[in-house]
Amino acid sequence: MAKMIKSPNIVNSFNEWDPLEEIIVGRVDGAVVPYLTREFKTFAKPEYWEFFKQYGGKPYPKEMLNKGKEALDNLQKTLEDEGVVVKRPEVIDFSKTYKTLYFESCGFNSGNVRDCLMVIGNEIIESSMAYRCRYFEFEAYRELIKEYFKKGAKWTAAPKCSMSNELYDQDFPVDDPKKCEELILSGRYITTEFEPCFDAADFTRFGRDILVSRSLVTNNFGIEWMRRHLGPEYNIHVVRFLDNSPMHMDTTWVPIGEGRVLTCPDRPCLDKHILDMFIRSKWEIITPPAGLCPPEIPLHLTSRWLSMNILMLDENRVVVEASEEPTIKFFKNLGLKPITVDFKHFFPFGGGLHCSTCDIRRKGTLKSYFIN
Ligand code: DAV
Repeated sequence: MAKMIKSPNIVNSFNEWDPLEEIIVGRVDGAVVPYLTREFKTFAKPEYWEFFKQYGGKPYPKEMLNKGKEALDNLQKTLEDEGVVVKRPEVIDFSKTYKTLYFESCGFNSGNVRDCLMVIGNEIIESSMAYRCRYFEFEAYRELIKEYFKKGAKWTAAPKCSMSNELYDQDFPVDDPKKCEELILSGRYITTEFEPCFDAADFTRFGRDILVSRSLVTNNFGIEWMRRHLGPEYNIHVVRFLDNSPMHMDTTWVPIGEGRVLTCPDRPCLDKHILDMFIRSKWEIITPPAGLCPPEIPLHLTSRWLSMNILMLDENRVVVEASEEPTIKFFKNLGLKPITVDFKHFFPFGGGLHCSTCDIRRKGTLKSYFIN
């Protein structure tokens, strides 16, 4: 093995707001439109199902792809201009069909790093993703992770899902979006408890306290895996929001520094004990303005609340999409410095500024921010 220069702090991040030093920014090179499988139907917006039927298994239309790439390159440049080291994943050809013991699929993209990887302290954890089109997404990050490991980071891959039929509720009414929403609100999801599954973006890090939600892709089994894996140093709080399509916490409950969290007005927190924990610990719970998202951008997979899917460079600088003027003004009024980036053309690939990144190193240590 190559000579290892170990620095345990090459990977170091405990929350969403300590000063950012190094980050991974995703890629859409090689991106493929997923097939509209049963589980993907509960994620893709019904008004765009036709798009997935037309392009499923094929590369994204060239113009969309080029604009998506440009958006990610814009983000890289903006972050580098702010003094952050940016790493990018390998290019993967997601159009290749793969076959496991249980299913056959093609891939998706490696744009949404935040779903696939989680950094807790000096450990990189690969998620146990729940969609068949995302089975091999981790491959895009392996070269980077090997390098971080050689430099001293811890590296864990959560138990990989079989993604056999048992992981998906075969009676879930995927063709009836209204019924799906009702079931979800009653606590039933397309993913079962057959095996642990989770996307890293369903977890939000507040130092020793980590919030997590049951979502379309994170089940209770996956949450329990994480709780035992991290052990007694961390408190994992399961939190519920009023959300008929829960998919990641980073457009719902978003910390912007010690003592301040954004709450999405369309998806209020339903757990009084969690709200009490924030209030008792003197956190301000702030409602941001609605996202605009220019109408020409097709939001295949997400809501307009990507406006609050922001990236904190520290407690003062916040990276925001350049067209989201109300949000930019809102941050200025809070005394923050918005760093704007033309990023909207990445939105169709499933995420915003937070989704498309994974912080590798922030200057800071493990702390408690709550009176539990
Ligand atoms: O608001 O539709 C998008 C978050 C994806 N990481 C939403 C959730």
